[in-house]
Amino acid sequence: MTFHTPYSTLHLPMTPTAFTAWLSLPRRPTLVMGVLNVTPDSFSDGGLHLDVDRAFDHAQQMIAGGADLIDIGGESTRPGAGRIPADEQIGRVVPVIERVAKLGVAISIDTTLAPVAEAALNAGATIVNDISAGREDPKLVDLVARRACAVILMHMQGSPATMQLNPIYADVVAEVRDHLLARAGVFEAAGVERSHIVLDPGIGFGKSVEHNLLLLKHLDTLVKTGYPVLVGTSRKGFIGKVLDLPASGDRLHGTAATVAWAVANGVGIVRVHDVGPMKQIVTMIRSILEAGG
Ligand code: HH2
Repeated sequence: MTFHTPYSTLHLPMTPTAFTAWLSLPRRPTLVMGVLNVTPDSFSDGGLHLDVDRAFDHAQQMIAGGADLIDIGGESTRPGAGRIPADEQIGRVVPVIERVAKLGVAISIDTTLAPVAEAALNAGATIVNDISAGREDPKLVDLVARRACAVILMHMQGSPATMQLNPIYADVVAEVRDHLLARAGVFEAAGVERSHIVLDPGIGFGKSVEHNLLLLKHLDTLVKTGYPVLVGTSRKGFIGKVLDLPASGDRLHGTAATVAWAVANGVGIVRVHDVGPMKQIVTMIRSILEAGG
């Protein structure tokens, strides 16, 4: 019988090659993606890692805490956020990616813009995380095909500037699934391998509290598509609303509940800020799921 023992052994992050192999597994053990926002204004960690040394230190801490992957972004997408031009995003993320890539960890670039994604891939990222699923900058679709890299396609109703004003769905679970399958179809038609695509319901992106809870309740609908699924609930507003916790830093336990739920429901990747505690939860639930062989 195998037990995961991350606390008695040095944690090794996932290399880009290991991540590609993971994508093709029939049963994919859940991975922990650590969030590294190189921004002044992200909703929970804005301004903390703008300096390259501090960003690098934080990446190292997340890897020591059990991060398998690191997601690096240079633009906040919190509700109401303005857009950051490509050259400014590149200036923020490229020096950080160059240093973090030397640690051997697979890195995703959190951007909707093809020039930013391309600069990040050249700097050592190997995954593109696009919250607009290729709608904001259609050139990103061709870039992903040309570079044969993995891509995370997220559902969002509207844009960060307006998405929380009045989100409306007739059937949020079916609409999110159908939208993501359509976007995956666009990428596949452009030549992206099916096995390189990860789907994400976009928790908090153009959704009410009830919409977010329904998407989590019915995660199996997305998992059943066969694509790996990523879920990003970490410290988000709906947890604050349910638990009456206005400060994002107080939402650790609420986040933990959603991460445990996501792992138990077959999600492939959880995107989190509090890597150490969430790794413990992922490891416990994985151990339960894998007990008995
Ligand atoms: N959430 C955020 C940003 N990027 N990408 C994916 N694929 N899924 C998500 O749920 C997701 C994401 C928002 O969180 P954060 O990066 O912490 O905040 P901000 O956008 O303010 O930088």
